[in-house]
Amino acid sequence: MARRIILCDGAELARLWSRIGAGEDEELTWIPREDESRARPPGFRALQGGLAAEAVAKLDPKEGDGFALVSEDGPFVRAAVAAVSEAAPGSPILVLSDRLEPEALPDHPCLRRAGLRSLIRDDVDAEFDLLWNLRMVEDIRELVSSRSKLGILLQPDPDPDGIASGMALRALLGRKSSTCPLISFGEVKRPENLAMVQALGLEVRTVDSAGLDEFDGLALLDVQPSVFGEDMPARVRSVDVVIDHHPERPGYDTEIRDVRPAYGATATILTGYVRAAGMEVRPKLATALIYGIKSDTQLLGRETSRHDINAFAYLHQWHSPALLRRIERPALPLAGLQAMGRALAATEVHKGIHLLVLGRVREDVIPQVADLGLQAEGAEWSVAAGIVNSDLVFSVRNVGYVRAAGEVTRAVVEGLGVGGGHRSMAKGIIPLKAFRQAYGRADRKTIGAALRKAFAKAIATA
Ligand SMILES: [Mn+2]
Repeated sequence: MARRIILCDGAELARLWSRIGAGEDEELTWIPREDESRARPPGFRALQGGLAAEAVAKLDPKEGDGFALVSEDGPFVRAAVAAVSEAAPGSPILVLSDRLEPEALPDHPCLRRAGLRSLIRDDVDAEFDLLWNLRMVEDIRELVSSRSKLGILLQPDPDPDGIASGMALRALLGRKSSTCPLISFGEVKRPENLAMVQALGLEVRTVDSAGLDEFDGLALLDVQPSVFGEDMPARVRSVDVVIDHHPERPGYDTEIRDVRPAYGATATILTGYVRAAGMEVRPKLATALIYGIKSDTQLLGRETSRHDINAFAYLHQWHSPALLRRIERPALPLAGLQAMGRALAATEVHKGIHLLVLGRVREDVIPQVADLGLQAEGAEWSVAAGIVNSDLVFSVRNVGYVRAAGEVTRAVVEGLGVGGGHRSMAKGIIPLKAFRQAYGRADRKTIGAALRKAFAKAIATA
């Protein structure tokens, strides 16, 4: 078995090492410093003859063994590297030092430096983060334990981040949907969000402000009461719990507040809770939280913090790839695929814009075609449009380094309909009636020409 040969500079560092606990494959040696007692640290043997190649050779290093040099002293490390290089040429060396600058290290083809204390320090910091999370969980549990019906209020048209966070809070409280339902002032509308709710077997109840009366407790997730503005129901002005990652917005009271604007998703905060509470993470919950983080950070791209990446990595071991695929790639109706085929038959990229007009389709086909359209050679923008009920609906995607999709889409729909979105994704809706008034007719050709012109103009206008 390959060994790790540890060379500690003095008793203090050697004792620290033995307290942390030595691995079975570790050969522990130390070199006493002049100014300290020669009492042998537990498990260590002195390197006989001091820091010389002959002394290292007595350890009988074999090919495959690695060395760790533990020291804060430049001359010690340089002498040790020289001795190891001579006695065991080619052996990799790990220098554990918190104070030595990288420049103080000798040249060596296979050497890494890390801080011994800072390695422990990082773990201590991470543990304290978890401890604060556990404090939050315990405070929330205590506060709501006496509430017979706790509503978990999400934003109108709840998104995956909010829905996943709601699931996690309910699981943390050990409650069922009857005493702790997910509620919202608006229904889940976006097709991809509906796909998530269906795949997870969840229900998000739509309530109006009078409907809030049945709840003796309210927790707001991924939203703060002030978002409702003028329409804020009085009941929401003072709530029990607010957990959110949007910037802090004053104008409400809450018993417990956990707002972390540096985080990319509320699901990341809840993942910290779940982890701190030592709760078993079922595949459904892990998948929901992963999807919440992915969708709010656009696949760990936009506005992602190290917390989001840590949470993602933590959840990954328990999530269900099959379930995640079902949510992310919901089944396309055959009629939708046929409509896509007809649109693709006449495909062209003009001024970087790839536009596909599908005709009448199920709404969830449109964003998926827009995703695909961005892969066309030369496309910086992808627009997929279709007719859903009495509206022209279109999804917009871009490569990310161009103007914000949300801004461009708002400019396109101005005066005709509604639209908006993020940097690289957006959606617009124009009632067919308004479209006909503006362009005379609403056949595929007219829609294609009108959107192409409107997008070209909006993208060109800085
Ligand atoms: Mn969010």
